[in-house]
Amino acid sequence: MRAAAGATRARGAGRRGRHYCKYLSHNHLCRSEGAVRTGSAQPTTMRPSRTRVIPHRRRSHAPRSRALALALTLSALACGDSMIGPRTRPGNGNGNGGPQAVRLAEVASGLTSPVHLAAPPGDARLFVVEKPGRIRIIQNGDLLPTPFLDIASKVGSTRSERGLLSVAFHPDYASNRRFYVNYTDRSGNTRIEQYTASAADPNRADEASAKLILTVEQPYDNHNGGLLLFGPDGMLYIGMGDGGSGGDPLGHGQNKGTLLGALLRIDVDRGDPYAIPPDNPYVGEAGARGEIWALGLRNPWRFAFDPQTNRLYVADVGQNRYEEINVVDARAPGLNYGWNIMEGAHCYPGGSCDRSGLVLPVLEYTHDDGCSVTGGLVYRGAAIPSLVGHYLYADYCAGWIRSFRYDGAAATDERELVAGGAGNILSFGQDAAGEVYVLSSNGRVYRIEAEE
Ligand SMILES: [Ca+2]
Repeated sequence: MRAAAGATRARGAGRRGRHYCKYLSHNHLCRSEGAVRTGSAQPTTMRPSRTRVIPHRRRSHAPRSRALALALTLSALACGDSMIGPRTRPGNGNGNGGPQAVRLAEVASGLTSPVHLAAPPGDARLFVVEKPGRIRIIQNGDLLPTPFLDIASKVGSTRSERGLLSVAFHPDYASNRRFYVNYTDRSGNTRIEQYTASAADPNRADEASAKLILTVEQPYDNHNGGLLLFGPDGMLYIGMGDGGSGGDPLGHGQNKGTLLGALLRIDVDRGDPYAIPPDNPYVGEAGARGEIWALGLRNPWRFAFDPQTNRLYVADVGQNRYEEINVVDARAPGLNYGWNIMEGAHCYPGGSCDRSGLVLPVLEYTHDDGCSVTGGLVYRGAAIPSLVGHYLYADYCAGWIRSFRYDGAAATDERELVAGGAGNILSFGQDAAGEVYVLSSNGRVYRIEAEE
C-alpha cells in the first residue's frame, strides 16, 4: 500500500473541461511541477461562482462526453510510480480539534476504467466494476487475476458513458449469493440483470445464471444513469438518466410515462422478475410507470442512502453550468428533482419558470469549478472520526474531493479533502465496514485514510 502525496492543481483549471482533462492526464499526473494550490487555514467554504459564459459548453452535452471518453481512453496512460498523487489540502489538518486531515492510499492499480466498488454485507472483499464488463475482487489487499464476473461479450462499452456501470449485492447475499448489475448492452440499451455466485467458489460468479430483470431503451448514447443500490427498505433503486443528447430534447425528465430521467424502485424478492412496491407514488396512475420513485433527473450517475439518518443523497450531473447535490428524506415518494425545468437552482435554459413542488439542491457549483459531479456517499467508517456524517463528492474533471454535513436544512462544515492529483474521479465506493474508496480513471483504487 502506497500513500500518495503532493497536489498540483491550478484553481479554476477545471473550467475548460476537455482541455483540462487532457492537461491533467498528460502534464499534471506525470509531473511534479505546476501550479501548487495553496489553501487557507480553514476548510473551504464554497459558493456558486460568478456568472461566466462557457461558449463551448452551451450547445450540447458533447464536451462532457468527450472529456469522459478522453479520460477513459487515457486511463491506460497512467504514469506508474512516478505519479504524483493527491494530498490533503494545506490547512485541512488536525489542529486543536479541527477536522482531521486525510490522504488517499492506493490499494490497487492496473484496473480498466474502474467505475464502481461495493461489498456484500459483512464481507471483507472489495468488488470493483470495470466498465468494459468485468467485476474484479480485491482480497486481503491483492487484486485477484481472475474476474468474479466477466460479461464483456454482452456489454457495449465503446462509448464513453456506456458499459458495465455498477453492481449491487442482495442484502441476504451471504445466504442467497444473488447480485445485480446495471449495464448497457451492445445496442446501447440499459439492462438490469441478476446473477448468482458460484456455490463452489465464492470468488466466481456463475455467468450462466444471468436473469434479465429490466431493460430500458436508450435513445442516445449518453446519460444512462448507471447505479443500482439496495435501499434501507430492501428495495432495489436504479438511477436512470434522461436518455441523453443535450437539454433533454424528448422531455423524459418530466414524463412519468417513461423510465428515463427517474429514480426507479422495484422489489426483486417478489414477482417475476420483480414486483412494483404498492407504496410507489405512481402506482395505478394512468399513463405513469409504477416503477418510478422520483423523477426530474438528468443523469444521476451516483446516489447514496444514509440509513442512519434515513436520507437520500442524489448528485445530478448538470447540463451547461450547474452541478447539483440534493438531500431528501429517503422515505418521501414522488419527489421531482426539477430537470429539465431547472438546472440546479436555476431555471433552464434561463428566464423564469414555475419552481413549485420541485426539489432544489442543497449544494451546487458552477463549471468554473469543474465539469461533472461525481456523487459519493456519507462517511460512516471508523478510521476518520471527524469525517463521520459527512457526504463526500468529487468533480470528474477538476479532480478535487470535497465534503459537507447536512444539518437538516443546509449543507454545513464544507471541506476540501483532496485538491486533486488522483486523475478523473469516476466514482466512490464503500466496504462492508463503511470505509470509503475513490476510483480513478488512472486505473487505481484509493482508500481514504486519516493522515498520520
Ligand atoms: Ca435538479
